[in-house]
Amino acid sequence: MRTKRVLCVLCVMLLAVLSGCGKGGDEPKDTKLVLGFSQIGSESAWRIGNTKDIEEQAGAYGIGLMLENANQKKENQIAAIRRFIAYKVDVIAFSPVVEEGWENVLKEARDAGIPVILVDRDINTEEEGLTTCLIGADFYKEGVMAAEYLIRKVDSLGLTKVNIVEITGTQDSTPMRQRQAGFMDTIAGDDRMCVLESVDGDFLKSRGEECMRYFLGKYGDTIDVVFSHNDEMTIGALPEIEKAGLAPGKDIIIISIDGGQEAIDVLKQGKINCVVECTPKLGKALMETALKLKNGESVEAVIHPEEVAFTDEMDVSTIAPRGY
Ligand code: GYE
Repeated sequence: MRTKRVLCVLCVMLLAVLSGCGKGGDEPKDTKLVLGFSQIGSESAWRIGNTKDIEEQAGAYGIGLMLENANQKKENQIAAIRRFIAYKVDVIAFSPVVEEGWENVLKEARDAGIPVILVDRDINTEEEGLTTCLIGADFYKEGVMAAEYLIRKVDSLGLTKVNIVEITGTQDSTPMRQRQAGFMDTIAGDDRMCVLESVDGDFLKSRGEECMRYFLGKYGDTIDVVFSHNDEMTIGALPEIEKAGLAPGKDIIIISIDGGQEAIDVLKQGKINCVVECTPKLGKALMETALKLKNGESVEAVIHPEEVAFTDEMDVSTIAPRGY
């Protein structure tokens, strides 16, 4: 798979180089758009589904894709963007692993006259306007939806006090910051809600498992709710709860985000109570935006896909296959 991807990237690079090497002025020019995309890594089903969707949509739109996987490292993403600039791609896109630290490389892209699209996550820079637009979920709203579900659940169970533990996504990433903010702002006025502790689970299954073990060791069966920022961490946490002799979905309310197939299957088994959808299918909007930028057209500053929550309040047997 990896070899195939590397080969594919090499072909696109070769194409890009060759297209700049036409000798005579009357030779047909290669007008194919070349898009350089720096992906964060392969940490979750969401991320893998997102990469697959971007590859498929690039193919469908006839766009040459130079895809680089940064293995969760910001330094690798910066190096990839520099390579895209050196190859003179038409458009650069990237999913920033964290919000800070992009100023210099984005100024280099601007100086080279290459427009940059943010995919999935946002950045925080002193200077504005270093990127053209953001295509990604409204993470704040996802946090709000998670909290609204919890409030309804607590109402329906008639609970007077609930102890919440939070397993957060990668520190300083947009989904971590915004999902937390949306959730906390929404429960803030409700004095039944008590957040015991938030721990960084880095969006990884193994960390979800470790965080849950830590929480259970410290708070035992006083935990009423687990709010986990993605499905991987949730799926890592569940066996720990069972090992402690507790039933996830019954003794502890489980709230997750992403809505990948594996989590939906667990929701159907009753071990997760609510999964807020976050769609990885951003490829179509990305290709359309890249084409517009190449043609010098204006683009929307922010594109948020529509998302819903899947919960134990609904007939979960009817949820269609998720595709990631
Ligand atoms: O929720 C998580 C992933 O940035 C929306 O990153 C994305 C998050 C997603 O690895 O599973």
